[in-house]
Amino acid sequence: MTRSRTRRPAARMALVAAAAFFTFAAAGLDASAAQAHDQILEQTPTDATHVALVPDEVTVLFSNDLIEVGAVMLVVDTNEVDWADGPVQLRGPIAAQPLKPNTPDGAYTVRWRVVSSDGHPISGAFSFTAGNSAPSQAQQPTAAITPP
Ligand SMILES: [Cu+2]
Repeated sequence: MTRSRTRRPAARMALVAAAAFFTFAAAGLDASAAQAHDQILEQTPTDATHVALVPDEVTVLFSNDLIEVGAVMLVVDTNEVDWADGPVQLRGPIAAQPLKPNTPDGAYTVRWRVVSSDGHPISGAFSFTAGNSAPSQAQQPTAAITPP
């Protein structure tokens, strides 16, 4: 009896220690799982807005530094022509995509994919119009009607 009494607390201590260890381990897992993908803080141009001039670049600002691998950004017009100039540039939490110098006024959709700081690929899209942008009208051959 005395032996088992002295052993039991020790066994309990070990169990408690093990339980505590696994609790901490589980808490650690929970903490990392709670680290969600980086959030989008800002996009330029702002989604669904009109800007007077075609921007030199489009950007997405994330809530954390991106992992510098596998980032892609397309800036496509209504004909699915991509006006991105070169590869996307990652500056810490910012993904920036330069546009070609001769990018015309029009409506654009930015499609992006980056690797979040937690290692997960994330993607999204936003749109804007720039300059004298009524692209569907501009593409119509109404320019043939010109005053003499
Ligand atoms: Cu994630």
